[in-house]
Order: sequence, then structure tokens, then C-alpha cells
Amino acid sequence: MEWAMIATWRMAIEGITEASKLLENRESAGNAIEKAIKMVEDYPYYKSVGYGGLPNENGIVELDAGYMDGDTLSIGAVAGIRDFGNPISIAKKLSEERFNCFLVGIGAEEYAQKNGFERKNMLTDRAKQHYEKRIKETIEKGLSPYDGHDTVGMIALDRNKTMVAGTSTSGLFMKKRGRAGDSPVCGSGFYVDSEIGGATATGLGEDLMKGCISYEIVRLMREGYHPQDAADKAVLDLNNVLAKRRGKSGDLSVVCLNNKGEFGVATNIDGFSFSLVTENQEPTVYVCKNTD
Ligand code: SD4
Repeated sequence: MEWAMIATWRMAIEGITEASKLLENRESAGNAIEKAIKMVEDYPYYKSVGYGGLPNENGIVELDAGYMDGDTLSIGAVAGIRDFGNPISIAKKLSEERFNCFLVGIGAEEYAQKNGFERKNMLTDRAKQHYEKRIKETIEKGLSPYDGHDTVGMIALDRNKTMVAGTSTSGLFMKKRGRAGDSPVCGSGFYVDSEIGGATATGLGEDLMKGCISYEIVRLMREGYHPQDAADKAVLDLNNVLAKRRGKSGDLSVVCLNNKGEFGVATNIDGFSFSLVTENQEPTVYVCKNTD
């Protein structure tokens, strides 16, 4: 397979459709990832990523993003960044830094400002309404404030055999100020090595991080596992360990791709969708079976 791209959730389909044209035209996996994730970030109706993302418990949108180049193993990431339109582009820029490549909060905002990134109010009226409704429900019906959170995570393989991974999310709805999940954390939310393959995760960051799940999948692929077997094993093992030691696991869902363009997907929830495009296959959304 010359090129391929896989992503978490249905929300990625428009982005990977556009980005696939870049890969077809020999552009880099890095540009494809940035293009595709920016489209998700810019779309106001995806309520867990970028513009329109759901706010923290103070009603403020704080965003996380990560980027990794599988050739150089360079990583860039931001966590808890406010008022910038495209965290993925800031993470990509940070991946060029030798030092200080993972910045949080004000530090990330200063870096973005200095590097000319667009400032933008990321809280939409719709997200504000969701927030107000959730506060009411939490008080009146005793519902968990933390339901509803999805991350877009993607891996791309280009014609030069370079692989890149990226993530972007508003994290856990109603999270504490300053809370960072797995998505900007290399090894948990994403990992990629062009000599092997890459993986990315979505679900409850607090639990995904306990298994460094993206790194674990790449490690299994290095050992010779097919991506599907690596994904199944990583999700099942972590799910079972957490169930045994803590009574229950949070949501764990992953997608992965190796450098031959073979992919894997696994989840411990019902209804996890993913988006896939390859040299030989039109962009398509699938729903993954619960492996729990
Ligand atoms: C987080 N893993 O911040 C993200 C949220 C997510 O499906 O992906 N939810 O914990």
C-alpha cells in the first residue's frame, strides 16, 4: 500500500477525504494530518474538538493536541490552551523544537502568539447551551458531568513511507481547569514510528494513560503482531487489568496502522466509529465491534 490514513470517529471523514487528495498527490503525511485535523477543529458542530468544543467546569474551552513525526520521532504538543483556533498546527510547529516541545496553558498561548497563530474565541453559543444544560442535569438528575467526550486522532502513511500521528480534543466535558488527558501525551494518546507503524486513542484519558496504550500497540507491532491483533490485545489487556484492579475500566478505543498500510481497530464500548481511506479504497466510515 502506497498511502493510507485512519482516524477515530465519523467526525474525521470530511478531513481525511480532503487530506487523501494530498497523499495521492505525493504530499507529506504531516501536511495531510494537519489539513484533516484542522477541518475537524474548524467545524463548529463537533462538540469535542476545536471550535465548538465543550468547556471545562468554569465554562472555558481548554484544548489539547499532539503531533508526532514517525521518521525523526519528533513530538509537539499543547495542553489546556485557550483562545487559539488550531491547536494541531501549534503542536506541529512545536515538533520542530529541540527543547520545550510540550507546552501547557499560558506558555502554549505565548508561543502561539509569538509564532503568529490566529487568536479566536473558541466557545460557541451551542457549546455554552450544552454546558448550561449539563450543569442543570448534574444538579437535578444526579447525572455524571463527565459523559460526552471524543478525540480526533489520526495516523497517515505517505508515498515516501513517512508516518505521522496527530490528535486534537477539548478533553473531558466539565473537566477541572488545567486537566490534561491522554491526547497530548506521547505514548498514550498517540505514537508513531515510520519503521513500524502508529496508533492513537480515544476514550477516558485517565485510564488510557494507565496503559500507555498507543506506545503499547506500536511495541506489539514491532514484535510482529498484525495491527488488528495488536489493537485487540492492547485494549483487552488494559480493560482486564483495570477491571481486576479497580473494578471497572473507562472507555478505551484505538485505531492503528502499520507501514504497509494494514490497519487495526479495537474498543471496549459499543458504537465506536472510525474513518479510513487508502490508495485502493474510497473514504469510508465503519463501526467497530466491542472487543470487551
Ligand atoms: C481525554 N481521551 O481528554 C480524551 C477524550 C476522548 O473520547 O477521547 N474521549 O481524556
